[in-house]
Amino acid sequence: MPLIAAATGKTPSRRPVWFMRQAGRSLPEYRAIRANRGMLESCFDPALVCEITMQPVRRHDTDGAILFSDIVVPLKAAGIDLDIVAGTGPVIADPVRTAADVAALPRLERGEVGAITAAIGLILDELPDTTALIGFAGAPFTLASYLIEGGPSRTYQRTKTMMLAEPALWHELMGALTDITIGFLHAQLDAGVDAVQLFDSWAGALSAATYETYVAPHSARVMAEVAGYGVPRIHFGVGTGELLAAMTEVGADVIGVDWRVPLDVAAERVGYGVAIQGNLDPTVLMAGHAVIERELARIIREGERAVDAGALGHILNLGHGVLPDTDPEAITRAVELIHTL
Ligand code: 1CP
Repeated sequence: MPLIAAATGKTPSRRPVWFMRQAGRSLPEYRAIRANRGMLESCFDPALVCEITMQPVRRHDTDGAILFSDIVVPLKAAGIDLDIVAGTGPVIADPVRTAADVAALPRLERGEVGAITAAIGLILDELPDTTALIGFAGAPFTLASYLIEGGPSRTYQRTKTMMLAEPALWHELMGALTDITIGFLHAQLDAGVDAVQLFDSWAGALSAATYETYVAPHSARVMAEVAGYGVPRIHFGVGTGELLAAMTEVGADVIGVDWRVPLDVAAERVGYGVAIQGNLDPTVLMAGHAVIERELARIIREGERAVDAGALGHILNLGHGVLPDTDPEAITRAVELIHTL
């Protein structure tokens, strides 16, 4: 598998690429299959999860398949009342803000994610041997931000206030979410995923010092608990240029980089010794073939420079998710280009 080779310091047979949010609204076949089904309902339907996970692999020939799911799926499975609202994202019925709320958080039992592990079995039967299946979970901080805010946020006001004003409560909440994240990843790893990505999408809202104190110990526990499987652990967040070293130190084998930091600079910031993933700006895919070709050539050059200087490998990806308005043809051509350049 080229993706696993690049993640582990071996020479891949071709330059590996996948795209965050490659399964989703940019694909007409996704919109068609989701037309009459809610997002969460879809995430608990094994045949549908398999089909949606396979769609971008069939269409674009990516080297990675990302399990079709969502970071709030294990919270829902554990019994937290929430929904994923079209055009908004996760919405929590009763936000978690007090000591009583934190104490009442449920644990995740293995059987509650049986639909997801069943889906993984179906996907592994269909996926080409050379394509890596990537499982994932939300990191405790990013999950906490949804639970505390009640939904998406720009400022993370309540989240950061709890962290700073009530650190004991904060750590208790983070501990409970860490347990859920570990349980969700263990289930996926036991079902056979080839790599896992921990999405701390919104950690970039924090300073490095705040991240170290309030977040890193919990994410480190997640990474340590899944290390024994020997599969690559990818760690990613948006706007995390100042956190790359800390996010690597918690125990990542691959560090995800958004478009703000060149890959060779990112590799230097983390002190080499791990693989790097990224970092095309998703909007480049909308800017026409000449721009896509120029930007991919630059990223490949910077990736090669990073590897020459001591990074273990480079997995091509976007700096964040595919935007829904992206022309799928542009994605297919980008993959062709990445495989031939
Ligand atoms: O109806 C729909 O199609 C809803 C859109 C959608 C989709 C397709 C959501 C709602 N989630 C997903 C799938 C999803 N979510 C995947 C698998 C698909 C793939 O990558 O190909 C993954 C990996 C996620 C993970 C996820 N969910 C993250 C981490 C990745 C990231 O984007 O940083 C986050 C932050 C979420 C929360 C979420 N779920 C959905 C939305 C719109 C959001 C973001 C809301 C916000 O801005 O806070």
